Amino acid sequence: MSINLGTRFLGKLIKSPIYNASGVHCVTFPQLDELAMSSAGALITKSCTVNYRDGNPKPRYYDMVNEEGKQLGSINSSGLPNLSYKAYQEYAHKKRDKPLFISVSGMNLGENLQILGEFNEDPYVELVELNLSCPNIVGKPQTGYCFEDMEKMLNEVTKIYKKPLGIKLPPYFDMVHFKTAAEIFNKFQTIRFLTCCNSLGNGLVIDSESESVVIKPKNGFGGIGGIYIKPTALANVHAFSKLCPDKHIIGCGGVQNGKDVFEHILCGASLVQVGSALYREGLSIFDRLTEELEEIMTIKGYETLSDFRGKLKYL
Ligand code: OXC
Repeated sequence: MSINLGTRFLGKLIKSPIYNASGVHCVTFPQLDELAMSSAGALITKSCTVNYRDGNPKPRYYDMVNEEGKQLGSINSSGLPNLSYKAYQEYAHKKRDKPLFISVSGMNLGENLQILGEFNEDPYVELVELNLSCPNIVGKPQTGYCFEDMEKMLNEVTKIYKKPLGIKLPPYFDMVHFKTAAEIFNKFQTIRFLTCCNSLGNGLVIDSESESVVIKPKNGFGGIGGIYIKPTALANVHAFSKLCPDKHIIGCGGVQNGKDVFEHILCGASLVQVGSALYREGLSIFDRLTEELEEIMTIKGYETLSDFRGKLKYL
C-alpha cells in the first residue's frame, strides 16, 4: 500500500498537510529557511505589521508541562514581534520548493489596506492569511469577535486585494456565532480559506508556589494553546467546514501527535498547523507527525487524505 499525503490547495500541490502555525519559528529569515528545509509541507511567516515590532516585554511565553514532562499547553503574549511586511515580501522573492503563506495583522484597517494593496501588485506573494484574532495587543479588541467590524474590514480589504485570501479566526463557542460568522465569510468569493483557530484569548496561568503569574505582559493574561484548545479547535474546523463548503479550512490547535493531525483532517481540515508542540519539540516534530499520521492511515487502510477528510461520523 502506498500512502500519498499530498493535497491540492488553491491550484498548488502541497506534499504534506502539516506545517507551522504563524508565530512559531517564523519571525527571522534563518527560522523561515529552516522551516523551508524541514519536512513541513508549507511555511507561514509571523503576522506582519507595517512597521518592525519588538513585541511585548519578556517573559511572554510559558509552557505548561506535567510531572512526566509532557506538554499540556502554553500561554503567550508575544504582541506581534515581526520584521515588517516589507521584509516578508522580500522573503517571498526567495526561491523555495514549498508554498509560503504570509500572515498579515495590520494594527488597523489602514495598515491592512496598505499591506494588502502592495501585496496585490506583487506576483511573488501568493498566499495571505489575514489574522483577525490576535488577543495580545493592549487596548485592541480581536476583530473576529465583532461581526460588524469584521464585515467592514473584509469589505474594504477585498476591494483592493483580488487574490485568494485566508482569514485566521478566533475560536468561537456558540452555534449562532458559527452561523453568523460563516454567513459573512460566504459573502466574499475571494476568501478561499479559514484558519481555525487562534489561541484561546486572555487565559491566566499562575504558579501557586511563587504565587505569581508566569508571563509579564497584561499582568499575566495571554493566549492559551496546546492540548487545552484541541476540542475547541476541532469544533471550529468542523463547524466551518460544514457552513462554508466552498472554502478550505486549515486546522490549528492542540496538535501534538499524528492522531491529532488525523482528527483535524477527519473534521474537515485541508491542512493542519502546529504551534505549541513545535515550539517545544523543534523542527524534527514534522518527521514524527508525518510518520505517525502515515502509521494511522496504514492501519486504517487509507491511501490518501481525501479517503477520510471531513468524513466524521455522527451517532
Ligand atoms: N495569537 C496571535 O495572533 N499573535 C500572537 N499570539 C497569539 O496567540 C502574538 O503575537 O501575540
